[in-house]
Amino acid sequence: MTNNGGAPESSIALIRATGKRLSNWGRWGEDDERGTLNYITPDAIRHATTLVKTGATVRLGLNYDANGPQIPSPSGRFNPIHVMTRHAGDAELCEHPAPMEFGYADDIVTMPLQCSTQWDGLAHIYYDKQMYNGYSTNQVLGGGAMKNGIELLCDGVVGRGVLLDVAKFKGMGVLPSGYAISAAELAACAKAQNIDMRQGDIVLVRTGTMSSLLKGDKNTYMDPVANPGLAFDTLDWIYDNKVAALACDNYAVEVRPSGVPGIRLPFHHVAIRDMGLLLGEIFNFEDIARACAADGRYEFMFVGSPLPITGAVGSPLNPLALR
Ligand code: UVW
Repeated sequence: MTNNGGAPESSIALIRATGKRLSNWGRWGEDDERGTLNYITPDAIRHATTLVKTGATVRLGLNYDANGPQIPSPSGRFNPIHVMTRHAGDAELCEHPAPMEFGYADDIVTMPLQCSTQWDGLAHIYYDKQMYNGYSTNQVLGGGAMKNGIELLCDGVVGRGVLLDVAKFKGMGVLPSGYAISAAELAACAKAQNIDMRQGDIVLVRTGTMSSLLKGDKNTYMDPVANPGLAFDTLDWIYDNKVAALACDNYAVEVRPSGVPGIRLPFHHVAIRDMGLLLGEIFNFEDIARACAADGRYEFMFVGSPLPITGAVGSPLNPLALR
């Protein structure tokens, strides 16, 4: 018997029915582990290269350091800890200094892979004992993900990026806490920005809430009960438009509260587990939003592959827009 954890039957039924309706299991074969990245064809990548007009590059992620977004929370996530294992002081202590005072520095970083700008991989979310493409949750154990590992996606997250600057479209600068972006707003925003959606797009949605983090207000940015983001029913729009990957400038892509009583991450359930959609979180769209507004071009080449960490369920990255 499934443990509903206190969630109403209607919420559980909604997740299961939506997941079934929008499922991509089997679409790319019974053994597929790449999900919607399969929508990115060589033609789609060739087209993306034609969008590089000026050669300008714009960063879409944060630095990884102790000033990251994490605050104490039950998630157990913390900001990166960077430690030098070798530095100039060690060279000075060396009994036999090298010619020309040659030296080297080495370092280590310890960080949850989900603590800052990240891709959520296809082994990150499961329910009813299955993850994307029907693989059993027994395939994600202490040794890491034996199916749907993030390393399998490392050559695939390149293509046309489109910024849907919903905050600007709504004339708000920053969407209010708890604002649920609807599918109609995504479509209207794309239209207003002269974007015709194409199969294989990497869609970037700006809520503007990153500005609070950049000002140092982590509590607002990481608020687990009131955060702007995508409404659950935008999943149909994402599915219908054959989106390859989706990233947001908030901390969980989806709106908080979730709009589905009793379920904390309903969008994650269906997007990752049923659709096989890579979700990007804690991206920084402030610079790209200014660049796009300046010349009216909201499409560009996106380059942002995860790190090939074998068996990982997510990954930090340094995403770029090439314009
Ligand atoms: C969870 O909180 C489970 O995941 P994410 O970081 O994807 O929001």
